[in-house]
Amino acid sequence: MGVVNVTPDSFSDGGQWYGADQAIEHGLELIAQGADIVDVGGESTRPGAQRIPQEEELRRVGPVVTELVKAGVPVSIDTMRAGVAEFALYAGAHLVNDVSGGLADPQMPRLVAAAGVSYVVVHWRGPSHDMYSRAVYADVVGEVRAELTQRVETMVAAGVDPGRIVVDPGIGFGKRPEHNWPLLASLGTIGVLAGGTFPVLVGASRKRFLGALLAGQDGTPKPFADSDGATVAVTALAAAAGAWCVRVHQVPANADAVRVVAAWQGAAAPTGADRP
Ligand code: PMM
Repeated sequence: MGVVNVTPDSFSDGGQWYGADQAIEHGLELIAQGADIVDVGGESTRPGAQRIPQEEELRRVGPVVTELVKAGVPVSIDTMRAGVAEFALYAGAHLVNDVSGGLADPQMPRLVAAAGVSYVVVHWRGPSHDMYSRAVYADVVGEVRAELTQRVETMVAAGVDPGRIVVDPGIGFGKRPEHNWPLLASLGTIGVLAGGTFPVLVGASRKRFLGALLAGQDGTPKPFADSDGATVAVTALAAAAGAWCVRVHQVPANADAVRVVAAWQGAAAPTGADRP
């Protein structure tokens, strides 16, 4: 999944694709580079970000979603608002990617159920403006799994087809670096919840915890653009752990990493078959 943030203030690419024409061109470029889906978002969720009005979000993403769909691109709409999701689905988007897991807008479950589309339930504890105040966990993997279970059950109770649900541990959302790593290390099982096994999406690309990991000796975090190699490493490990999708800003090297894992796993002998 390639990212098109149509925002002036997203963490790693704020302002770069803020104009509709640049955003559309970038979406087409991501597909040409090997992305299967383009995730279009109009509202920054960087730590500290304030909400924007729905009209502004629609103004940003509307033409981008419409034109990418017209060009045959599978589009995911990255929004916490049912009104924005509804517009995008009407325009032909395939997937709703809701970083609030349905918590920010009570209309979201019903909309997704009625539309019969795929829905990404992201683990989230509250808005970005004070997300770190909620980054308190005794057992981060257990708590994220329990809270995702609750969200999935709520969506299913509202009529969403469980077969259309994708889960996401919400890397960086109300989580400090020490919380992100155990979640990544548990990717192989994080989707096993609520009596089912759900596909898993991972959004670690260029996030701050990677810059923190790669900090210099004086503790200065690496700038996000210098953490693309670390993102590719996460992609390879996530794919090897069975993730369904990775959400990334730079597609080529990540698409290559996914291909390497597929070839590697495709060549592995079935368990026991190579033994007498
Ligand atoms: N992260 C961001 C935005 N949307 N969607 C999903 N499903 N998972 C994520 O981790 C996620 C997301 C924030 O990333 P950006 O502003 O750096 O693009």
